[in-house]
Amino acid sequence: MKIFLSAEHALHNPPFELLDGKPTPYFEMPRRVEIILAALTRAGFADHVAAPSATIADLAAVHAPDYLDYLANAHDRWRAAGLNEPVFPSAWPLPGLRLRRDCPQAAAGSYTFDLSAPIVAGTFSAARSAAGAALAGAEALVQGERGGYALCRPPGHHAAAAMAGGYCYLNNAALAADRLARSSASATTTWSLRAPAVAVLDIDYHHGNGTQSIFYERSDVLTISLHADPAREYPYYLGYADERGAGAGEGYNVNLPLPAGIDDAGYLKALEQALQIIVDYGPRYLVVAAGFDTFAADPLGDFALTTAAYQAIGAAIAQLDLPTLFVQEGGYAIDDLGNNVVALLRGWLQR
Ligand code: SP5
Ligand code: ZN
Repeated sequence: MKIFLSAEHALHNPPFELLDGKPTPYFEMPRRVEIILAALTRAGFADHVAAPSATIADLAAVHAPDYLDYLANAHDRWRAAGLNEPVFPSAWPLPGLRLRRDCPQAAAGSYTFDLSAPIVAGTFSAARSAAGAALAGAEALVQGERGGYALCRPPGHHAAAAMAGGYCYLNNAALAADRLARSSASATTTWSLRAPAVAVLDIDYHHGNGTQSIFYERSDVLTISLHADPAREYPYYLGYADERGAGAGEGYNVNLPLPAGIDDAGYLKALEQALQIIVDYGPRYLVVAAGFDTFAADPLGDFALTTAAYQAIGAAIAQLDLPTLFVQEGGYAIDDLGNNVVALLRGWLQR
């Protein structure tokens, strides 16, 4: 299995975030990648590909041009205005306020929905590098690879078309899914003129609000997310079971909110439900938004999964028998993160 790397991820290294009102050292740190990479290498995953960074044209497939302009220039404009490092919003255009983006502070509030996505000098370069890894992984599946793992950092599933948040700036999994959905049907099957259907299965602890919103009105990409119930957990404002898609996308978004403390057996049962929905949908490709903050020791989560669960999750996903791209999302229990990634990929490979 090829491992697609975000070569420039370390350029993104914010000093802190504000978590539930508390200034906290940034959980989403470069060390996450080093630990995952070391574990993969130890486990014999040696086929590493340094993917080129995504271009603005690549990103425009799922992101708004004005948002990309913001990400590209926010840091320079912030510094030029004499503001402090890093870029952080301090006011948001909630309903009843004027929507304006014509000064650096108003732009930050308009394009960032929380206090976990600061912008430092290298943020956009790192994010384009992560997106490039996901796109290279998608391209490899189109070329006939059965599986791949994109070691994306920063992660992506909270980023919407024009919104950063939750450590995410560009939606890596959505870019990959969109690329797969738009891939020429002729690459492998000359008999089909239909665009290939794609399923995105999000197993991060948090709801993948960005991915959901990007595909909410599309039927060619099924989005399905297992996550902590947003009634008690971030991202609070999306991720409920009654969000089923809209317009042409009605019925093509599925949310499975889960209770605190859920263990391996409970989780795997919910996963079976998700996998059956994917079978019924019948996609040509699968993208797994793979977060590991479901792990018992994760500092942000309240699930109780063990390392063995990730192997079982990988094996269950393998039963779908689909070309599959794993895209790295969250996971902050640093000491176990590498082993958990290896367990998931091994489980899938030993299908
Ligand atoms: C990609 C990803 O996993 N992003 C996660 C962003 C989570 N932001 C969390 C905010 C709420 C945290 N409350 C946790 C309390 C733990 N003691
Ligand atoms: Zn998460």
